[in-house]
Amino acid sequence: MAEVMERQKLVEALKAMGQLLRRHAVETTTLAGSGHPTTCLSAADIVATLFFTTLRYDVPNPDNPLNDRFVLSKGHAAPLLYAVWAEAGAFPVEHLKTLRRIDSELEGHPTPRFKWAEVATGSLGQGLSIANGMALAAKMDKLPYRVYALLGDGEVAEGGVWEAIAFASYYKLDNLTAIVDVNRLGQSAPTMLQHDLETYARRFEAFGWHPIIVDGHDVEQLMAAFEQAKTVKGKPTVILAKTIKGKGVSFLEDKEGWHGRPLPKDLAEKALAELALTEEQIALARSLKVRAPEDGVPSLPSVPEGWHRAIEFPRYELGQQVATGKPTVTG
Ligand SMILES: Cc1ncc(C[n+]2csc(CCOP(=O)(O)OP(=O)(O)O)c2C)c(N)n1
Ligand SMILES: [Mg+2]
Repeated sequence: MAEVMERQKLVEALKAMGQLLRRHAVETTTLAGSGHPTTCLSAADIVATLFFTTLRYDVPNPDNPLNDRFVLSKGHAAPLLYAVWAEAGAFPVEHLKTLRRIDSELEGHPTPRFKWAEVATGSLGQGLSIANGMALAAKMDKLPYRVYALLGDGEVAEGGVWEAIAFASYYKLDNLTAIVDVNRLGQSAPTMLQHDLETYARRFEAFGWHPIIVDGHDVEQLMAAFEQAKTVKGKPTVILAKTIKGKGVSFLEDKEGWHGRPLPKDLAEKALAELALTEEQIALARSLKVRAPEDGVPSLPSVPEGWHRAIEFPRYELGQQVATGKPTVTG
């Protein structure tokens, strides 16, 4: 009985967290006057559940090599990414208000200026390849971290995504979980497959993946899917989450014409009224914590702080001609 109660409380807390993240996404994009609120609204329950039930992460130490990795391949959901890290305790929630300001590291799309984003994303179609590299590195370094990548359904039309899908199964990356936010809509039109989840599943399966179809707004289904993904051996898992773009705000739900548009002030107020939370619900959401990785992994390499950002930028002279196949020129 106590266990059932605990479980119910967790489910309520996750639902409240999803709404809280939605509120942040609406508020901050309206304040910034730009951004993609509907993109954030569809993925809020996925991100809330992943972070607060599954992800293992030492929040104050993004450079801890034992941390699970999260790649926001649909980088235009950056306001959602910042919101969840703020609620995870990475930085004060108040700082979210600086979204897209010239002096803020909370850029319109994530870059490593934001300490909890290891790579820049937003050019769609690249995140899964990056996640592959991280998952393969974990195998080579014999580290136990897992890698999660969140993709948009429009994004999955990119050819490079299918190269990454083939690569991941070839290398048996069972430490990799991709989640596709199947919200039916892309930028200016419905996607080719819209809500045909079965066809997505068959395609991923044909490429050697383990597909799981869920209702992407049902936190219990999401929790079960993340659990199941951890038990799959020898192949990567994809969670195909059926969602609604603009979820939670009646006048945005499943509507075309709202991609990449912040709400004007009056509509933002209407939206926030629909996304209202009681003080108790907010407190319940904020009782959730991201769990740190397990200790006790033997002989970790010593890693200098900022190791993954210690890159040398290319230098080009004005008028110099450089082949596109040779991207790095260091004087
Ligand atoms: C390579 C590339 N092409 C085009 C864009 C412009 N763009 C930004 S969001 C978007 C639509 C993405 O749709 P989807 O993946 O379904 O994401 P959603 O917003 O629905 O979650 C496009 C085409 C981009 N960011 N990157
Ligand atoms: Mg979409």
